[in-house]
Amino acid sequence: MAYLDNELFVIALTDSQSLYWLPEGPNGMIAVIDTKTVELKEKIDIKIRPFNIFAGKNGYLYVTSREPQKAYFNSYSRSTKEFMDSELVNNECLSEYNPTLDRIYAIPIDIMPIDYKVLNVDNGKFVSSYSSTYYDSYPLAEKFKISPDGKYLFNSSGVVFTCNENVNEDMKFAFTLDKKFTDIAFNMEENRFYTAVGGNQIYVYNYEDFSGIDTLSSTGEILKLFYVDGKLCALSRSANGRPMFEVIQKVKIKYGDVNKDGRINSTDIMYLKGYLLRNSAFNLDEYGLMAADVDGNGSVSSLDLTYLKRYILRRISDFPANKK
Ligand SMILES: [Ca+2]
Ligand SMILES: [Ca+2]
Repeated sequence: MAYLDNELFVIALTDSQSLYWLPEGPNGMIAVIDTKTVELKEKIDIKIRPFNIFAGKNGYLYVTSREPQKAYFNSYSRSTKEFMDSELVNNECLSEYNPTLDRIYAIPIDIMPIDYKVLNVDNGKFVSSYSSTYYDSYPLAEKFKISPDGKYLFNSSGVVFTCNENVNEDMKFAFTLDKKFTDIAFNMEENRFYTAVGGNQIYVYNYEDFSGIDTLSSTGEILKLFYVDGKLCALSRSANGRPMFEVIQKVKIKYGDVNKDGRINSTDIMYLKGYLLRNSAFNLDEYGLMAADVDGNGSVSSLDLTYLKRYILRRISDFPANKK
């Protein structure tokens, strides 16, 4: 799927029975959907089995196919619906379009990925291509994303490369993140990016120097991560397997408010005591457990109860967890 100027481009197969590529097609199409009315506006027939689509500069669409041991890259004009050009790569590939450099980066997925294929485009024409240098020293995974400013390519193995107009400066090693990721989202306004690192964990990084800033968590297991309208969102899967759409927010813990009613009082002592005595009526949820750890040592114990009692008796004015 690709988006440009209120149009959504969706690729589809038109001859689903055929398992193999037929040179005489057409066996695929681009459905142009008006995002305002959510109606099908037009169809563009394409003679490849579509796998990926990108909306490039000046209204040109680039579609890739995935066949055994090869990938076709075709281009079409959005306005005239005409076929423009085609390029063949002798590997099945996953690709991404770099909007700043008007270039497609592709990684082979039918062999151990060791390099990127780079295809320069210009108004729908494939003008030049080259392979990046051998990345023997860096682990590469199939999935990758290009930052919205087109400056970096983030491989899901955690290795980050530069993207540069100049071939000799292109695909240079830039950084290795502390953990591999399953998806990545960018917040360019605040110079941050977020990686889903497995399960419900999200790492927050500074985009300027790639330093780690924070960790966040979602409720479900993350399938996809997005940053839209100033919010970090995730498409995730709940414990019972249902898909969910979540807005990820940093939960501000009010230490001592074990029952989450906004106040810190004797009721919280009752809840914490009940929990420590394993009374099933006082089962604490995830938030309750975090709020009960008032000394901030990572676990809930009788020591936390002592702190909570002293706080309520005004012997202490703050919890150690708030000072961390
Ligand atoms: Ca409370
Ligand atoms: Ca504790």
